[in-house]
Amino acid sequence: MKSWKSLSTTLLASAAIVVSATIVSAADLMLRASDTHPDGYPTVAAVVYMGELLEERSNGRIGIDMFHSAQLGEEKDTIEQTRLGVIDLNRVSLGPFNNLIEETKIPSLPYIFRSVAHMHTVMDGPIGDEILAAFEAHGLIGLAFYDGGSRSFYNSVRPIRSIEDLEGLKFRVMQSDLFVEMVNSLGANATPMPYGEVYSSIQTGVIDGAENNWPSFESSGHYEVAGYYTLDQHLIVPEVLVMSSAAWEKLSADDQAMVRQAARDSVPYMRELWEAREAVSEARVREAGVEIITEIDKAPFIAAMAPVYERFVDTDRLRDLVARIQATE
Ligand code: GTR
Repeated sequence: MKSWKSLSTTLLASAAIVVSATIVSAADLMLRASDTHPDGYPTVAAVVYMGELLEERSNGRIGIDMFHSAQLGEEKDTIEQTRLGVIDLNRVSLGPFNNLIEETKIPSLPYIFRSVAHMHTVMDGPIGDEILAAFEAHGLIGLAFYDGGSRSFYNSVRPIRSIEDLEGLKFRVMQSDLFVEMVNSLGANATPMPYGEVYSSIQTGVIDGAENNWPSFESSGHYEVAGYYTLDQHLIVPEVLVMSSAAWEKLSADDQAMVRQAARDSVPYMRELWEAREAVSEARVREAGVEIITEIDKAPFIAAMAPVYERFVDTDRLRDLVARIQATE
């Protein structure tokens, strides 16, 4: 019969095996990834999936550590940290890049895309590649575009049935001058602020509302404090997955290609999750009793955007991008 001493030695040894097994199963290189959304949100799940692809394809050498729920900070700050190499991978909207990378303004223009399908055709093609390439001059590698559905206004004051109903209301926008001008041109007042401050700002009346897609409106809980949602669909802003150039340069050419491919391969998965999540979020918001205004004449909204295009589409290169997007079937 084994003595207690040898039994406990055996137990300790097996515990050590378990511990070392855990360490071995984590990849040698874990890329730190940031996302503002909660665990399980389509963008978060897609980057986690990309990490699984990488671990498999690199035989466990490269993986992804996902920091969701803005654990590493709000988008504008995480963009800076990614440029500095503190964060390796970042999934962000194109909006917070607008003031930094001029090409990102173009897919962020209100009503530039006729539909989500139009956005996919453009961003999956040469125009999308050009916009991804524009990140390189700013310490970032553009890896892939994700979906952000279409964004519409919600507020706590009244149902918006026409452009006149927006008059005087205060809306939060992402931190981008373009979106400030967009809201002001519609006769409302824009307040740029980080995503994480929106809930309490609506609740306390600092702002009247904000604008976003179904999954964000729902997962952020904003629908609990903003009971009117008008589907004017003024923006179809793609989201982007970027890597820090500092982290990129540490990879071999083969590993760079592997990372790029894994990012690309996560896109169809993301789109599938997105579609499903949009339906779930819409159902939850409707069930909560939010008044949804679907019948809205978009023509006056589109007409009001002329000054935004005039001010922000301000170089030949940008005018060319707009023309090519509009000409894309
Ligand atoms: C969401 C988007 C986030 C963030 C957020 C916001 O739709 O996925 O990346 O941009 O909107 O409004 O700040």
